[in-house]
Amino acid sequence: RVKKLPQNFVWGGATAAYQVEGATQADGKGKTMWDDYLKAQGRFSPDPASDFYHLYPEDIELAKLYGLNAIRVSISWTRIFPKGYGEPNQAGVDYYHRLFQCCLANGITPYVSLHHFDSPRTLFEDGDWLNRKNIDYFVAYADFCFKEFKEVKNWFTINELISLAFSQYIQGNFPPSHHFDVTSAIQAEHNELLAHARVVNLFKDKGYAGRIGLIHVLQPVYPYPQTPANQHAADCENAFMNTFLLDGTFLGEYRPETMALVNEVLQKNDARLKIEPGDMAILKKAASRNDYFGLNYYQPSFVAAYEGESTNTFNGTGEKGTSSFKFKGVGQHVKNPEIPTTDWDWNIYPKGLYDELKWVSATYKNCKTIYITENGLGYKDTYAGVGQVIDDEPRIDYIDQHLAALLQARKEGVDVQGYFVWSLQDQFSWANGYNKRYGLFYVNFETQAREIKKSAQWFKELADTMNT
Ligand code: BGP
Repeated sequence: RVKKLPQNFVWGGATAAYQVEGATQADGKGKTMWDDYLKAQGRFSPDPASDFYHLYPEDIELAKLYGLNAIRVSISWTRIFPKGYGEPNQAGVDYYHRLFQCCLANGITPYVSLHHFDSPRTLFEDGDWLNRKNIDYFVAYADFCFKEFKEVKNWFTINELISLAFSQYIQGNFPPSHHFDVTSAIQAEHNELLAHARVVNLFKDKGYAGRIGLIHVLQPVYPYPQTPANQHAADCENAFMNTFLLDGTFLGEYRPETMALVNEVLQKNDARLKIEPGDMAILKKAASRNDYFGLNYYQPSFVAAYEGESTNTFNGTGEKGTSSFKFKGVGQHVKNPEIPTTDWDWNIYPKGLYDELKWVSATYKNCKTIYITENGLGYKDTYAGVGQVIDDEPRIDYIDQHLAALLQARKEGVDVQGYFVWSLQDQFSWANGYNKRYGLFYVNFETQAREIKKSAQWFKELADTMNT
């Protein structure tokens, strides 16, 4: 087990507005792309989620009590602009002021994302990130937030550009549920990068106080078994999922070797990417202006070459072994028998985090300070009764091993300044619902009571090793 945290380490818990707040119709909030989609699906409701909209003081107090010094939250675009643009909604603005002030009063630094998967419904219906007007609206919303929320000094533009694009247009488990619509996926990736870059440029040009960056989830891709054909499949997937976005973010260009692989994927899927004149100059200007990088890490994929038709099944229930993924001309995901998996078929491989940290810092000189902005274990926690501590030893093991990987990379010179566990408290998972729990704090979704998990106690013990 890890014995000690570095001095002044950022030691936090992560949340996302739509996954914790509930109150989806309160105080003038506009709909997101999720409200009607989840209703029609009928599996679970985003209300009241963890009722963070009302219970944030309790969660922040718990965070403080258990040694956290930071929290990741996101602002829900439609609480501020119910339609995504137009007149701001004062009640929504007031809520975030109360939340940020509560964090600061408790010594918890808020790290705030502007977009965490919850696109306004009006804009979603108009094409979401595929419509370039969306970018203008996002820039205006960001500018409003920078001007308004002076309490916030640490900003992220967009959370996990790839997960949004991939889940919406490839995997089909986020609205609008397209499968292997490769043109839309790559275009959304590019347009989101553009939105990010424009916001960074605005933040710096206007001289706003504080720091800004974005969050990518990195999913290393390993060939399995190791053969030249499988290696090529891994390279293609890596280019499509990781390198394209990192190039765009930190180089402001898509390198020829990256585009060779991406173009191969596009060609095999009859897909196109449209880059408009001026786009690359915007990316270029922003590439050296990110103050930090938020890296989310959960798992690697193991791939073998695959030339058949694309198909996938998504394990959204926690029934082990029910997922499959085969992407024409890219590769198919295979099980590596040496690697343990969660009930949702996610590979548990801490070394992947070490590999990504080393690779990113060696490849992208503009990527300076890194925070691990999400990492954690989805697990079916067993409730032990009111006031009883929940035994989640596997989660402690998971976090401990990933933390050790982080500290190893740090020892070898990678500038990692903090770790946010996903998640602070249990919350709802977009495509899985409420049985996939990640929290340090258990939420009884019947009563909204919070219970302590062993992982929270362990988090506190480690917090106490800081600065000693
Ligand atoms: C990340 C998202 C989070 C969160 C987490 C766990 O991709 O940023 O919002 O949900 O993954 O994923 P899941 O809920 O699918 O298990």
